[in-house]
Amino acid sequence: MDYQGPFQEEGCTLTSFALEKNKKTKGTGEMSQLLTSLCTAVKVISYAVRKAGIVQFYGIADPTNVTDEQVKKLDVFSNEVIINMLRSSFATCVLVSEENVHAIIIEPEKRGKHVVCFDPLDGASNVDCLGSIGSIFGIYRRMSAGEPSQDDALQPGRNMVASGYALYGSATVMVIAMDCGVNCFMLDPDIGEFILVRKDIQIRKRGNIYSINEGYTRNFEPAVLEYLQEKKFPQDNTAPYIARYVGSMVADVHRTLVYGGIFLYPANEMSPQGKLRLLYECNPLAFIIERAGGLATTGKEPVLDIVPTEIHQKVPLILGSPEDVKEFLKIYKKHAEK
Ligand code: FDP
Repeated sequence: MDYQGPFQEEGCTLTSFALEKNKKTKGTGEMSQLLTSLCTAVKVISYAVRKAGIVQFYGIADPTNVTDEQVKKLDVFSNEVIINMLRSSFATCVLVSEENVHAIIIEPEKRGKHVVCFDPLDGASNVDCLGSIGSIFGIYRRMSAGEPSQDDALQPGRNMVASGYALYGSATVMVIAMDCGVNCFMLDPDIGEFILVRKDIQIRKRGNIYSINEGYTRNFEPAVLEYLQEKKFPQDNTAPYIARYVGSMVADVHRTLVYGGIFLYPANEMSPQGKLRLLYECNPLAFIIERAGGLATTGKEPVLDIVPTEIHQKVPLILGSPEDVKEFLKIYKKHAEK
């Protein structure tokens, strides 16, 4: 394999990319430390995911997590790895994890200025069948002075300084959004480095894929039903959209970013706020999609504008190519005005 290409460019690994950004923005280096620590955590989790079947790491761990979903052994492990790596990055002060009821406040001697909200292993239902799964994170600067607390994490998503996800699929990638845009790094297993493979990703203006769990059809709102009907039987006689749903948010959103289209986890009669968590699922992915030129909404407002009231709050989520989301919003608004 020829490495001439990528290694002749500056910022071609995730680590060198983070250092370059720090230099350009005249930063303190904390963000580079933080990203490097997350990158190490992702490598460890990626290794564990690939070994899990062999070392019998599949299955359910003892407790149930704060969301009452079954907690898999890999979830517990991933959570511990990310917490330990972030704690020892000296770049964080408050951590919010899907797996912990309360925020974790970092001890004073290890504190930095960042708040990180993360889902250590998203898509748990796909673990035992070798489906794609992921880790998601959103990074904020702490806004308050004094002793850090859980409230430091209750910031609108628009305040994020960076967000990203790792996808453990046929390859492991990390997609990271910052002010400079959205970049994708692929883990080269031979050298253990994340290599920059796609720069400044822009989502397509319109796609031809819709992604939703249609098993809930009978509980969907009329606006969602009308939108889906339009995708299957377009009134202008264009080709119908194709359906794809992995059931692992990182995988579904990554496909939407790469191919275009729309991903929906809307409210339904059974769960009026949907299922997905604002702080560590919706916001980080909405930030990436918006930075790539797409849109992310609850139907009523942009996801990134929501001021959170509690750390595990849920919101409906519709995101993707701008023209697809706008089309959904038009139908949604029409029904809201009825
Ligand atoms: P999972 O329950 O497998 O962890 O929020 C978690 C999540 O997966 C998302 O990754 C995924 O998009 C969604 O739930 C799938 O939920 P449904 O099974 O209700 O479609």
